[in-house]
Amino acid sequence: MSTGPFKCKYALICEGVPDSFASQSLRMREPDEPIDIELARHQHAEYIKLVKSLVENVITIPCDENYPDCVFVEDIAVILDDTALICRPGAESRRGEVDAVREKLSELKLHTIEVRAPATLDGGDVLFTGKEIFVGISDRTNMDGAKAVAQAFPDYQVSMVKIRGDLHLKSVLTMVDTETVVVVGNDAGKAVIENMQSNCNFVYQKITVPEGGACNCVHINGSIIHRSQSEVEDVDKFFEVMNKPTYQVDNSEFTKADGCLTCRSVLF
Ligand code: CIR
Repeated sequence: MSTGPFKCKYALICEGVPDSFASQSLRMREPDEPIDIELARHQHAEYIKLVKSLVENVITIPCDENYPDCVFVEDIAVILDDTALICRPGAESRRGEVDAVREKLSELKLHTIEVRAPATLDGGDVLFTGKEIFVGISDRTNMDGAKAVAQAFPDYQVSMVKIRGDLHLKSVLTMVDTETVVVVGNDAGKAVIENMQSNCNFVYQKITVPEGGACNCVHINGSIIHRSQSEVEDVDKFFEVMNKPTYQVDNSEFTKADGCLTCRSVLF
């Protein structure tokens, strides 16, 4: 069906942002400013509009007040080729999010596999490079979760990368095409990329960005979506070398709850 974000026919997105997101979404630390829920809704609506212009089929799941973090669908399913791996999120408050995603995916002809206890897996910890898979071992994803990824996608080499101090692997780095990784230039980023490079089966080019916000971008059918210039200074200059269409998106309200750009969709 697809090879993930590099050539995708579908995007799975939460249709909106629940009121509960403002005060009950999980976060590693309280933000300096409270979440502005209307601004979050506006930012998400803009994101959906952009994704709709880049992907043939956008599938939405309902926005559910019982799940303050339900907008972060990336954590709930990993879909590659014709297989959907339904995650078991590391945070207990997010486990119920899988029902809506599972139900929606059942309408498509996918081979569906479930992550079972004691494994935990957040999709934000799964990086598909186009050639191999890396799984972040984090506070949310354990070794059994990584093994579940390896079992679900036997055609790809799966390597583990230890994550310290950040929520997910993709909080630190993402791919902007199958050859190029964008990584944050802080200590955490250096540790992760070194660890990753020592397990790589392929050689990747590296773009280093000074700020965490810029390293999480969405590669989508040959285009790159990255954080906006108004939120991350000079962000566009890092992507000039890629010579691909780029789009800027605001993410300030989701960043307050540790959410990145990739986390608001599953592309397949
Ligand atoms: C959480 O802590 O689970 C949410 N507040 C943020 C999840 C972000 N997910 C992602 O970047 N893949």
